[in-house]
Amino acid sequence: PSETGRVLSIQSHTVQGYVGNKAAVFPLQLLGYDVDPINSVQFSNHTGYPSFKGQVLDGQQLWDLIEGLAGNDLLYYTHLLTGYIGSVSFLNTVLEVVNKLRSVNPGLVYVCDPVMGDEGTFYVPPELASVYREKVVPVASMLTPNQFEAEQLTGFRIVSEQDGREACNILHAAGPAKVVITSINIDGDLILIGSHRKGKDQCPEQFRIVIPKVAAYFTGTGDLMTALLLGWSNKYPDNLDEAAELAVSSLQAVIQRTKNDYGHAGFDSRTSSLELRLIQSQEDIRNPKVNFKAQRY
Ligand code: ATP
Ligand code: PLP
Ligand code: PXL
Repeated sequence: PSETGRVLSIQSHTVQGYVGNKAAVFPLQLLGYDVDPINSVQFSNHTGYPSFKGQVLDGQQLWDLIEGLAGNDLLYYTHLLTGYIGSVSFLNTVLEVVNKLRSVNPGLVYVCDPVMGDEGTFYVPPELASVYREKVVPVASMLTPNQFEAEQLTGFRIVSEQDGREACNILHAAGPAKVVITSINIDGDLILIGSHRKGKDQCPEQFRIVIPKVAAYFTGTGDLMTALLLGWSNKYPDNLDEAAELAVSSLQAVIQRTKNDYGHAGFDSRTSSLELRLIQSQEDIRNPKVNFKAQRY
């Protein structure tokens, strides 16, 4: 494994619970990365609860922070990580951040989770889709859409693994060398599809990982997944399949612990959301046991 890096992570902060930066920063630190979080919002808790309160950072405020760092020559990053973004203006400023960081480090890796929605519905303004498609995908190094997001970005309906692989090909052609569709729902299982195009004229290397669905609903798993994929794919830059095995295995260990802990507390998952047992899972993050194997196509 090669050395780690410095990550600028622009994501949500919640006071209580683990989504956005709260789900990404600690795992990346455990994997040895320096992580500088910019909190795109500060909310009391994630928006799946009955209510929430807090503040939203706007594009100008994001840019102020970048200028502050620039003023002290503090803009050298190896990685930029972004997740949930709530407005077109904030996303446009993120694009300016990408340019600025690449002017300092042309080798900057931009890992983008194009969070838009799930199961056929948007939880961001739908206008974001065209901005992601036309402006963000072309500058991303690694993209981690779910099934719905991959459909939005490609305009291609995904109902089979073959469709998922084809969607990855379309996304490679638009920019990113690495694409992981974090889950496609097929017959009650979740199938992850990974795709690494190692050269412009090469066919991508593609693989699948089968993930049995756990009967519970979690929030923040997508954010944790993307952070783990960044962490491991940087350590294994030529083996996306191995990186994905490690990321999936960690994530599933966190999910199992979360489900078990809440089960013992007699918790009703229909009325409250399960917060990830992230802190309790640190050994599974630092040193995952690979229980989920990738299969090459
Ligand atoms: P985003 O919108 O952030 O792109 P996503 O839809 O990919 O996120 P999730 O649906 O939370 O995010 O899934 C991320 C990963 O979490 C999946 O790859 C899957 O492995 C895992 N996961 C989530 N929920 C479950 C579950 N109930 N059982 C098993 N695995 C799950
Ligand atoms: N629901 C809402 C309202 C969200 O804003 C988000 C995230 O970005 C999610 C669900 C998805 O959370 P995750 O896929 O990380 O579990
Ligand atoms: O990706 C999860 C997420 C991120 N940020 C905020 C959220 C959620 C999920 O609910 O509410 C603010």
